[in-house]
Amino acid sequence: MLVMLLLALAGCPAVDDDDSANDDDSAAMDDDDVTLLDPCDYGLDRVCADEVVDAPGADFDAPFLNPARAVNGVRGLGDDAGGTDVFSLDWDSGSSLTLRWSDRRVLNGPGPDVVVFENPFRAGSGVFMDLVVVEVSIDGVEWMAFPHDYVADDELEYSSDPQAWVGFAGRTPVRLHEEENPIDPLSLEAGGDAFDLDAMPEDGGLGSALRSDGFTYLRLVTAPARTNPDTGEPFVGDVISNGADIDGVYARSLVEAD
Ligand SMILES: [Ca+2]
Ligand SMILES: [Ca+2]
Ligand SMILES: [Ca+2]
Repeated sequence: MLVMLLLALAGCPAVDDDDSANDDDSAAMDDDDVTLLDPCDYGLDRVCADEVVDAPGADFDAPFLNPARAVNGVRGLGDDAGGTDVFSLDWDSGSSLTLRWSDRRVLNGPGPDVVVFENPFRAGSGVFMDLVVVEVSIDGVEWMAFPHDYVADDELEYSSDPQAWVGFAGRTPVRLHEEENPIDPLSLEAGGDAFDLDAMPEDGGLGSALRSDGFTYLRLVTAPARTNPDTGEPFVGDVISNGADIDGVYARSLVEAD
């Protein structure tokens, strides 16, 4: 069960219901049906997740365990350093974070629909990563992960090569910084890891519904808290990692929730 944990959010203002409302209930995807609602207040043409729905590891007295940092905008430090404006997951009780875009639904628009910003950085010949499984839901009950596959030769050994972690978040360093480098969050230059609802299966069930209608809830799960189906064991992690660090999540096409 989801515990509603509504936060007062500095930096991600609530949507003004009287502004930019989309009165068309049609889920069809053409430009007339998609209205970009208010972005986070950084002059950007995109929208960050602004509501924490569930954060089992939250501790508001500990800087990196305050989930508000995952909904306050993104402050990456570039290719060679991990940002600190983050909410840190661990591998046990606090291994996930559930977010949403208040009063809105994320649609399957053209191209990538959502970008997850963790805080990986280049280290030696690889990247220091805390990998993340990205799951979405329409109702907060039934979930589907974006397809992901660890493809190292030995999947019981950790690889710091981002290419080995297909479909995970937490692979790409973050250059977007709301104040110092306010570029389009869905551009390649921003960094982060993009996901497209077109990757979901046309299965006649939830996958098809996500493709056609989009999603409301997004859950980020630190990878070692999930089982690798290829090994039957938890996904492996870097020996000095203890979980993922979520800076923020942006989406491109949203409508008001039903
Ligand atoms: Ca899409
Ligand atoms: Ca990290
Ligand atoms: Ca942040």
